[in-house]
This record gives sequence, C-alpha cells and structure tokens, in this order.
Amino acid sequence: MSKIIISCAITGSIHTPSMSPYLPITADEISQHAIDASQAGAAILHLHARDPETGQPSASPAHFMAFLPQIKRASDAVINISTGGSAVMALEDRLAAPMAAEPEMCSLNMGTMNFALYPAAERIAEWKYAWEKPFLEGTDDLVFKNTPRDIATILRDLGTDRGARFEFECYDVGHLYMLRHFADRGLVEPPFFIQFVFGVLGGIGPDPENLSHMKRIADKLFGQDFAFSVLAAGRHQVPFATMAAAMGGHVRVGLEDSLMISKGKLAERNADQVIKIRRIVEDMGRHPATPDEARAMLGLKGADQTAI
Ligand code: KMH
Ligand code: ZN
Repeated sequence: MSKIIISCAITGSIHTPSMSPYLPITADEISQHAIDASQAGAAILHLHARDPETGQPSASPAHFMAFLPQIKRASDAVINISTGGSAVMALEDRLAAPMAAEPEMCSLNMGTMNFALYPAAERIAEWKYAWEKPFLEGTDDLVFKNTPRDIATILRDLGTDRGARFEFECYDVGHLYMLRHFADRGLVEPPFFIQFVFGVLGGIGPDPENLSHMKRIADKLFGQDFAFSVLAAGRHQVPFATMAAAMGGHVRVGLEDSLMISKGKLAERNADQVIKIRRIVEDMGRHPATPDEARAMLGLKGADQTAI
C-alpha cells in the first residue's frame, strides 16, 4: 500500500505541436524529458515516438531507437512502449517498434472504441503544421481498433514470445471483463497492472463514482491478482491521481495525457508533473517506488533482457 508507482507518459499521440511548445518531439527532447521525469521519481516511462520534422505521431522503429538507448543509458526506469500508437495506425505498424525493442513493458488497450479528439481542434487558433487539423478533426469518424484477435496477438507476440508484461489500458468497465476473459483463456498471468483511463471521449467519463466502480469491479474480477493505476485526461489528471493514491492505487502523469501544470499554465517539463504528484502522494504518506521495486511488484523481466 505504501509504495506507489509513478508512471510518466512523455509525449503520446493525442496532443499536437500547436497545443504546446513544450510537447517533446525530437529524440533529444523525448529522451531529456524522460530522463528528467525518471530523476524526479517516475519508475515507469510510457513512450511513443514522433516524426522529428513534423511532430506527427510515428510508429517508425528508427524514431524509437533514436531515443530509447539514450534513455536506457541515463536512467534505470522501466521502459514501457505503447502498442496503441495512434488510432490512425495499423496494428502491424503499432507493433513494429515494441517487437524490435523487446521492452520490459508494453501498453495494451483492452477494447475497440471511439477516441474523439476533434473538440480540441476548435480551441486552436493557429496551426503549426498542416497535418494537425485533419488529424484531430478526422477522429469524428475513426475507430481505435483493439479487437480480441488484436489483443491475443499482442499477448502472444510481445508477452509470451518476448517476455513483456503489460499496462492494461481500460477505458471502461467492459475492458476489465475483457482482461478477465484473456486470463481465463490462460493467455496472460497475474499480477495484472491495470491502468484505469478516465476522460477520453469514447471511454468512461471523469466522475469519481466511475473510479469507485472500476475499482469495485476489478476487485471482484481479479481479487488479489492486480494493482491499479489511474490516468485522467486534461484537468482531471491530478485530482484523479490523488484519488487513486488515496485508494491504494498507482498513478500516471505526463504530457501525453495533460499539457498543464496548473490551471491556465502549460507544463514545461514532464518532470514538473512528476514532482507535483510526488509531493501530493508523499504528503499522503505514500512513497514512490524505485524502478526495481516496480519491477518486483509487477514481475518484470529486467532491463538487461531487452533489445534496447
Ligand atoms: N493516452 C492514453 C489515454 C497507449 O499508448 O497504448 C492512452 C494510451 C494508449 O496511452
Ligand atoms: Zn500512450
């Protein structure tokens, strides 16, 4: 209960360069943000890549490999590579980098869903790059595809065959039942690290009652076999992380999910969000887990077993 795993999601594929000049884009920016976040207390770094010329979300293994070794050299944090990539990417592309890097952890999105980013387009007055507006607006007719076959493929190719363990991204109560289904089929073993995701338009909304309900159903489905972490989009990030910490859960922050450090103020560094949540959880009597403590809690294979 006392040790709390702080994950930091460095850049993601939701936000676009016009939304914040601080969003890390290049390999040097992503690695510096990640290293600083780890020094601030993040035990897990959740990573996506971007095209350094345009800031566009990228699935290219070369773009990932431009920063992963830098991060590994400077930090012992757990490297967690997204398999969600971006909803516009095909599954095969989403998996190319994690298949090559064989990280300790990967994200795994537990259901097909809408992932509506188009309301954010209305708030942008000036666009830095031509791709951003159609990228956001196109989410009014886009499916984030994570079928049972996709999930089984990821469990087999990255889990069974390459030893990764997962951050199970659950955006709704139904996704918990999907995880139970795969556990029942014997495709994945506990302990499960379940990321409850609040506030994505298409997933469960950012109401505290929903957090209680997700926790209640996870308790029922998984008993002692899981740990939960919470991420919430935008201004809900810190309140939901605080509630999670109070409930014995773990927390995720980072510019992937919120660009702000406080009301009306952009975060200049991922590390500043880590420092903020760390201060809060320490005041609550929780202690940030080191990367090795997180590895022990989640049953990870170790940083020396990756291809980074
Ligand atoms: N940004 C989160 C809401 C993934 O990378 O697989 C979703 C996410 C998905 O992190
Ligand atoms: Zn992500």
